[in-house]
Amino acid sequence: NAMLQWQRTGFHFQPEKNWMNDPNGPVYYKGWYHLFYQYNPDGAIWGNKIAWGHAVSRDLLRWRHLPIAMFPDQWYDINGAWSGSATVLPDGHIVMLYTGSTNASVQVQCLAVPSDPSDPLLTNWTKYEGNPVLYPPPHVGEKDFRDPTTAWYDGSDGMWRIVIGSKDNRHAGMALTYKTKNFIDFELVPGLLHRVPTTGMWECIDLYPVGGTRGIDMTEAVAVASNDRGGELLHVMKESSDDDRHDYYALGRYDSATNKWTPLDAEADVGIGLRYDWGKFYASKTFYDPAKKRRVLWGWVGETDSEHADIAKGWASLQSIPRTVVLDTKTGSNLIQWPVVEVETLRTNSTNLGSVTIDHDSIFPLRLHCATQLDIEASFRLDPLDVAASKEADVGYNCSTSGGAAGRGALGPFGLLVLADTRRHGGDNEKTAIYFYVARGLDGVLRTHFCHDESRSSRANDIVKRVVGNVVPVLDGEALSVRVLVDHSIVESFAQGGRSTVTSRVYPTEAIYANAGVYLFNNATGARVTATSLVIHEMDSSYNQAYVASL
Ligand code: DQQ
Repeated sequence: NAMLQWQRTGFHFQPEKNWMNDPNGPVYYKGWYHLFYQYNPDGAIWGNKIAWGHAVSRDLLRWRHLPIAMFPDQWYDINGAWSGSATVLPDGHIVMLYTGSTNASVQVQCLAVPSDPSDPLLTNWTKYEGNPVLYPPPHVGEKDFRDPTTAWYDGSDGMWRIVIGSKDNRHAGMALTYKTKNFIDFELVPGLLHRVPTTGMWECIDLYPVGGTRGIDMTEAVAVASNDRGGELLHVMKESSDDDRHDYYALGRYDSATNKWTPLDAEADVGIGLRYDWGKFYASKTFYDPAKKRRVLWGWVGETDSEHADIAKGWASLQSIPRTVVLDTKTGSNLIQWPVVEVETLRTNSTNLGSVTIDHDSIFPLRLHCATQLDIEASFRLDPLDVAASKEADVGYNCSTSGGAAGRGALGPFGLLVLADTRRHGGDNEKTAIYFYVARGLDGVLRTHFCHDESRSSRANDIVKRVVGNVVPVLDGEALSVRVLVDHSIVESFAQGGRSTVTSRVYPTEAIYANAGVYLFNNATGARVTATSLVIHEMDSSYNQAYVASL
């Protein structure tokens, strides 16, 4: 039906139909960005026949769908061709490592290469005849050994290294390193690269260097580790926690000689500290883009409606907007994620709303032609006199449990309502709130929470609706800022320049088409808020038939 069709996105990646999950093997090859993904060719739910879907793009936004790259058609992957990563060899050739779930559901690692390296589209893939190339080691469960990373080259012994995620028999998540010369014979590197108690199975591990303003390839980082530039580099380790389905990362240092990755802050270790995104975002993966010298992150954004609804739609899941990832040099303690610059080429009608002051307890409608595909840039300042007057401590605020956008505090919540029904205000009309809440601690210091409130995003009742978010660092003198991508059934926010991100899936039933609007709101009891700058771009669709045909 039309409403279900409306939920398809305008500029987020999704297959034409059926189920998708993890992004796989993202890579740049001969002028094309390749995205592979976990795909069920038989329907809109996950199943034991997962294949590798495949699409290519010149700009990470406008995609051409290609035939399935790999089917689960061998004894060693017959229960699923699961997640994996691409490695670009020095001669430009590509090797792909992925996890096969065997006929006995054992997780093994498999090798595949392009059948025709001269084909820039890499349409056909050949699985190595000697697969699998790697079985679970003796001390590891045979169903706890999956998702090989991109390999990097280590000049000290002339071998490539990869990392594979697992857990031990005490429910600690762990990362195993292997080395290989030829991607066929692998050797376990002694010791564990890393292990964190209580975090469970680590899926889709990622390990990559950050530092400076551009992206860095892992091989390059290992090569310079011993010289001056190496000292400035940090290594991000990310794992996707099967226990709670969130992507956790930490900043640390990788020492190839000892095969150890060590977090900068043990209190915020992998799996217990920072998340890439506080909403719906999982099984992500980065790749180094040599064309623009940047590191780009993709994440699987699943559905939060029911399986029944997905079957009715005939499709399930999106990929996040590809995000550039760099170290936040201002805080030194987190990453910055930002939509790739190409997203700005989709901006059409731009409305600069200048500066708008919203009194406490009020709502302000923003007039737009069409509010279903947007890129919003907003900065807010609280009235300094109001902030000074709010002396009382406001402790224990938590996005998820403190009443969401309808709650009241001295200095929040305030922000934006998107996909909000323009025909009726108040009460239970459909809307998704994106908001800040500033709370004064017992120490007198202000802490800023950034949250999404999904609780009124849909009148449908088969949907998981939550309030999600966390504290975001705000440095002296900084305004509170957010960039929001709205695209039918996804709302993706980047707060404080990308220090914190929140992604929501939303399923409005009434706030659709011309009834979808945007509002500013201020629910603080004691503060006026000024949107010091507010620019809203309407966004073109990236699925432009004529353009795709010209590719
Ligand atoms: N999805 C794949 C696995 C991976 C999981 C199977 C993460 O390889 O661990 O579809 O979502």
